[in-house]
Amino acid sequence: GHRMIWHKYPTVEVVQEYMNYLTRNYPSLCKQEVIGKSDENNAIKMLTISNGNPKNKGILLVSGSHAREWIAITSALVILHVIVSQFDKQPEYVRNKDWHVIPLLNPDGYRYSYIHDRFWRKNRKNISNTHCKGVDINRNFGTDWYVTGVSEDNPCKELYGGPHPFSEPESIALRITVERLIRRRVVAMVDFHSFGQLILYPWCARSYPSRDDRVLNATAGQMRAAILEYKGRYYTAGRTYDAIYPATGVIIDWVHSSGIRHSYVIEGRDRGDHGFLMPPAYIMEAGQEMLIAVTRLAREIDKDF
Ligand code: 0X9
Ligand code: ZN
Repeated sequence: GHRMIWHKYPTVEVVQEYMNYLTRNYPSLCKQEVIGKSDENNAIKMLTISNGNPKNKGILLVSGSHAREWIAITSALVILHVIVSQFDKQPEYVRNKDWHVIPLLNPDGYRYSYIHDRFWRKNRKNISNTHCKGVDINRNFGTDWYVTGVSEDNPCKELYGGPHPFSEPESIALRITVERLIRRRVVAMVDFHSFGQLILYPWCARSYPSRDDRVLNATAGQMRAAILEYKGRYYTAGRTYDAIYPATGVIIDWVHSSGIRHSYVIEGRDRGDHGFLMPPAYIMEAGQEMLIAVTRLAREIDKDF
């Protein structure tokens, strides 16, 4: 069996073991692949849930680009757990999707946050000519990389975007995977973060709306409504540039411009009471809330294609 991971935040090893466990125990539903290796040579894994129908559309879920946002990582694991273990109870619009889930995009950073510095955000890359380490994976993508001057070009800063776009193995792993998944009918992606209770969509670096603004706004609003109906918790939906702050080289902007028009960041619980230090007692309910959101997304994307 697998260790209980719902009462304590899992280590990198437990995340990997849990993905192995699901793959072993639900072989007709789950496939696992290593999509790349981190800078420190940890496997970056993706688990795909599918009933095998070649007509299925796909949804890509990513979490853990930011090391300290632990509740985002466990939310992806809870989603995997529920969809896999209760697959037959899911509505048709969940069962007819291929779910591609990358729970831990930045294993090096997460391990460092777990062991040494709880508030570490970036990966752990060595940068030449400085003792400072790490690149912000969510500033390292190729769309509007470092254009507005809001990323930082100083490796000692938290928002350091790297020496050039896609300089990091974690970013390259996701880029290659997204390019491959587009050919496998993936039409939506959600990048989980914490915290703030926000549902955000592109652009992050441009002040004007995306061409898909109307459908993105409507769908983000649907996810917001689904969470509110579920247990009365308020999320705010909006275009990223207005809703929080501009950011460059962001994963969802690159994914959106690459052709996956439904691209969202969800900043999960809470609004700052616990912040990054969400107690593990909330792992399950915070994850359920994210499942509600992506379930609604699965319903909505059947409408507009
Ligand atoms: O800044 C980020 O990378 C994300 N927020 S976090 O607090 N989790 O670091 C948000 C990314 C979405 N885009 C913008 N911030 N504009
Ligand atoms: Zn984040």
